[in-house]
Amino acid sequence: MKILFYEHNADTAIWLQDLSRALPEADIRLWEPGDADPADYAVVWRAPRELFANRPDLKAVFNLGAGVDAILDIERKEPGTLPPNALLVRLEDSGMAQQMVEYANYTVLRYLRRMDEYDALQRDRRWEKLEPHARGEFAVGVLGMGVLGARVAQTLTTLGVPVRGFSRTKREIEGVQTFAGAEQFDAFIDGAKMLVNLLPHTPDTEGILNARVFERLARGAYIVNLARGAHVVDNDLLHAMQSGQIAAATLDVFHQEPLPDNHPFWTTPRIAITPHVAAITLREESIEQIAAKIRALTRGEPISGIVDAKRGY
Ligand code: NDP
Ligand code: OXD
Repeated sequence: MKILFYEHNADTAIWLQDLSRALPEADIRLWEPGDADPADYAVVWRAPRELFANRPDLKAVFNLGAGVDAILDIERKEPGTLPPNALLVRLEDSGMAQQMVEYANYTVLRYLRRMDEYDALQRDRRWEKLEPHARGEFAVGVLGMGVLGARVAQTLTTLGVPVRGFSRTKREIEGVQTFAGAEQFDAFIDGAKMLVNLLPHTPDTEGILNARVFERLARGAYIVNLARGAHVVDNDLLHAMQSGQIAAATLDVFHQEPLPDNHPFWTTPRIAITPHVAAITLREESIEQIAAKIRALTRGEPISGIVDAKRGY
């Protein structure tokens, strides 16, 4: 069995060593431009189109992340580039849900308890007590009730705030008021005090965090984007913050990454930035999951986590 590996930012030697340990029967190689030799599987993150083109031999492509937008974007721009019969498989949790839970809980508590405002007051040596937010009115809407969003929504209920969840198809999660489909979107956002975005980036979800949505939230609402930069219309967010309709935002993902030096987000008061680290891909957990799926495929057994390219996630 031959496996290609490509992850531009990773410590490749360690990944190759651990993959080989998990799949000793496999011949695993780092893909480099010009490599068109046959392979059965590819394990990749943000690989260039050349890796996929003219590879009818590939049986499955394993994405080293939950979001497959970068791979599907290649196919969207140049239909027929992805191997026609290869399964596209995303990571399912593999340690990312716990990280998302931590990040989301931290931001909810930070804004619910107005800690970001106390940080600013301390910088000015000001001893000032702020009116607490009413917990019952601090409705948090989680966009996306998938592997990550559902876990996040579930744990947020323990904070005692009203939690809403939005997905394409109806989900039942104890303690979470769930909404499904475009027709219920306005009911989901109306009056929410905070939005946590965990949607995949697809043509349907691009720009979903825009002026119209910000306007329908409670005055002084909070935005937390943990999914993809393309979900946010940057100028709409900046305008909504200038007007006070949005009080603050925490952003982990951006249209262009790294976020360019001259982007206004860097210097907008009350925008907090992290460099796409809300949930990082954990090597051991990911390799364990991928190796188990490769073995299942070789035995002819079904696997979970297969992407529906038409749906986009
Ligand atoms: P899943 O595919 O498991 O879940 C996606 C959810 O979004 C599902 O509930 C789905 O609905 C819903 N959804 C999709 N399209 C729509 C739509 N048009 N309208 C309403 N709901 C929709 O994904 P994960 O939870 O595993 O990951 C979510 C995203 O998080 C990834 O795609 C990635 O972009 C991002 N991510 C970011 C990371 C970071 O470090 N910042 C790390 C990991 C992931 P339904 O349930 O009906 O299918
Ligand atoms: C992912 C990511 O999609 O890390 O897994 O962004």
